Amino acid sequence: MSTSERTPVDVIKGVNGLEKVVLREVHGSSVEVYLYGAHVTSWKNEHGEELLFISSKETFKPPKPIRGGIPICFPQFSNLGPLELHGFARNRFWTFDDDPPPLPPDVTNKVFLDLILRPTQEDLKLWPHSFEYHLRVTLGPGSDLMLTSRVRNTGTDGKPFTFTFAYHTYFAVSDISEVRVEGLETLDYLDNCQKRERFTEQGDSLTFESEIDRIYLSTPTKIAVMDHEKKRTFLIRKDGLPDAVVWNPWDKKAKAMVDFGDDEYKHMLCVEAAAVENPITLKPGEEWRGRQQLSAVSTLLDS
Ligand code: TA6
Repeated sequence: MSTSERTPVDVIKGVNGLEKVVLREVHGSSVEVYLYGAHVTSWKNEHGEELLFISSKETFKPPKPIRGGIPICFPQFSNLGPLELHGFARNRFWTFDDDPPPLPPDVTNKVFLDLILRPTQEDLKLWPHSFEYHLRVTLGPGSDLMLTSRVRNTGTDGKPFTFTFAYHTYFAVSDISEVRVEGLETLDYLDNCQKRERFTEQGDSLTFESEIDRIYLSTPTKIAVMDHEKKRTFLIRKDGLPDAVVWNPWDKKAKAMVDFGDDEYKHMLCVEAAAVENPITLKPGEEWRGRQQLSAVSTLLDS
């Protein structure tokens, strides 16, 4: 069955003529996905409120990756290997997937999009492994946004390959100093601000008053990002992605990034469902699945 038979999606021109798809759910929520990077650049709830951060300095000019939204870091997270930072999936042009994996049984009322990435000859020179990467972006009732990645080793050389991965989600927050993250208490983490040394989280929940760049290891499958000023909680549910990266560049690093406003660090927080500490290995014919489901819940009635 082709994608067009399943999901009538409109391809429209985004910034700089880059192609994008907007998925809309009957209750009014929406998601915008650029084919460049299979990059989710917008996620709006039923009231039309934007839930993801995109930098005001973003120029949408390939080959630079898009700053904000949900970059896909594959086949390498960060600089943990020979490839460019965060791998190449986020700055390749993806295509529609005409032969996506079978639909799960509960698809009624859901809007989704299937994209695929296969390596080009140039990519194979950088990373000599044949793969198929199927991505499904689903917008569920209640505005939930689900990203499901399936990576298959399609090599015929009999060789396994290994990769690391992250959904580098930039949540929009009202004021970073009013934000708390729950679900990472007592866990070990690697601190990128301290040469990736290993520490154990001591506090009850995470709050923010300076730069943070940590890889929390083997986390629970549910993490909450609470925005007190907005009276909103983001829930991250993840599957196949044991780790979670937490990043905010704070003022100095923000100033050093050309595609990021000086004060924008106050209005974003990256919490990234990831597989970093134990890279994933696929033998020929094997497939890996990594899924994140994001919900945005109003906490107005709780206050
Ligand atoms: O996920 C956190 C991180 O790896 C940080 O170390 C920081 O560099 C950030 O990602 C942004 O990376 P980028 O390549 O998008 O500038």
